[in-house]
Amino acid sequence: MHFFVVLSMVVAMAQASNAPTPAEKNSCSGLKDDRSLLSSLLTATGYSDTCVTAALDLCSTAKEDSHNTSHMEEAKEVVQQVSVAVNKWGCRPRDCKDLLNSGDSGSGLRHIFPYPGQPLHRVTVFCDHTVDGGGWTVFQRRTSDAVREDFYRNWIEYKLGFGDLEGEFWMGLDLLYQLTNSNLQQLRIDLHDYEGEHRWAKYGFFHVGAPETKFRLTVAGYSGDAGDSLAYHNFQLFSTHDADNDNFSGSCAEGCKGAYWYDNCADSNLNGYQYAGNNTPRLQGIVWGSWKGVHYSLKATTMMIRSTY
Ligand SMILES: [Ca+2]
Repeated sequence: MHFFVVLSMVVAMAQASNAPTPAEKNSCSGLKDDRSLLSSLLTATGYSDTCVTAALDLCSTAKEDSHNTSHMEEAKEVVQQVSVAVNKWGCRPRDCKDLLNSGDSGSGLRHIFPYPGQPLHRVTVFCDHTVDGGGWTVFQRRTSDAVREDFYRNWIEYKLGFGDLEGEFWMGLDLLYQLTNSNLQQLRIDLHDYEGEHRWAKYGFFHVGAPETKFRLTVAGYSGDAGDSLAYHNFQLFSTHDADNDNFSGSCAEGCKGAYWYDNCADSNLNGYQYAGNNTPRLQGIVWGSWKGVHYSLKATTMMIRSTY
């Protein structure tokens, strides 16, 4: 359907233009002056900006013998070439790893298509290609920015996500489930303290269960230098202050001022309150127990996933 729409527009453009001069007789002659329009059409139908640009660049350099072709035939060939080029450049990336593989190594906001069978269902994520080979889709970030995001949120907010993708945010458990359920994923966690130190933890396997399982956590294959403070949380359900799915008689989310895969209750608490450094009430800060203990709240964190293949 996309290309029918595009084809119609290209035909309309061709019909509206004058007869091509010899200099215009290449496969993309109809696009030369209408590149921005075609680009807008393609991106509007769901293709990523980067891939459309790459495809049009490729198309603009292509040559063909079109001396005797009609506008309609020329338009068809243009659309076919754009189609091939667009698909060649992987314009339906499932995640940031696909984007990296297709040549987009720029970190920042990108569109991905994580829902199989729903080619128009795109979502915006933050890609990080600066760490450990790149290809990471970020799903949580805490910073020490002056204006802090409130992470003491309820179930619906943790399910749907909140915050600023370029600042502090939580992606949302629904999308995190979709991403980890459709492909094997690695997890990487980067931690920064107030003394300028940085540690990391990586897991070769990371999965978040379906909503019916209360987004149960499964992790395995730890490596890193921060210590493994997720092992304690393995196989636990997600809890928020209004949804107590933990194994404690009270509410861990309330007691730890956060939302997490609490057991009875925590060895890490990366969605905790943004206390600064030492003297944090036990487990209530942004905690990674195996590095800084349960009375230290970290300055910054990043949690991100990458497809294993
Ligand atoms: Ca409880």
